[in-house]
Amino acid sequence: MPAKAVCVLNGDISGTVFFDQKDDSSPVVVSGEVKGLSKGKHGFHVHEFGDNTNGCTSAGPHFNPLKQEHGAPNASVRHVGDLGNIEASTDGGVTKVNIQDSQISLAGPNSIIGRTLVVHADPDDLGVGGHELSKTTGNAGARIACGVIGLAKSA
Ligand SMILES: [Cu+2]
Ligand SMILES: [Zn+2]
Repeated sequence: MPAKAVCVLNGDISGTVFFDQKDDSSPVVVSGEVKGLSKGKHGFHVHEFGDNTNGCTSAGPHFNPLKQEHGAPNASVRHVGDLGNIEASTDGGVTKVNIQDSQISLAGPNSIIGRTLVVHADPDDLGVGGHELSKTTGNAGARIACGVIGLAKSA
């Protein structure tokens, strides 16, 4: 069954991100646009909870059902929610999101439906920055925008 989800990002910046999956075992295609980022890389993760009662803070830690350390999207050791970085080429413009990921899913134990997508102020060091936070958050700094990932009307 194909599945489709969507997240509207709100905060210091804005954006809309779509998630498409052909079937349960296919990679999820993450696409969309984020507006207003400062130039450079920004951590981009799925956090555990779809709770924004106290802003993006209530989303909790990175979605990590397998109890791993933080890592790069292409690393074998990573949180399921670790989607790496999105990179703005200029200050304040439109950044296209174009990611394919095989760990997140729209169904089953790795489902990201009802969780929160977060964009950070700083680059995610992908677990290798040597900072005390590298292995938990990638030291990506403040949560500048977030939104709950919900089911979208399919096609
Ligand atoms: Cu994050
Ligand atoms: Zn992580």
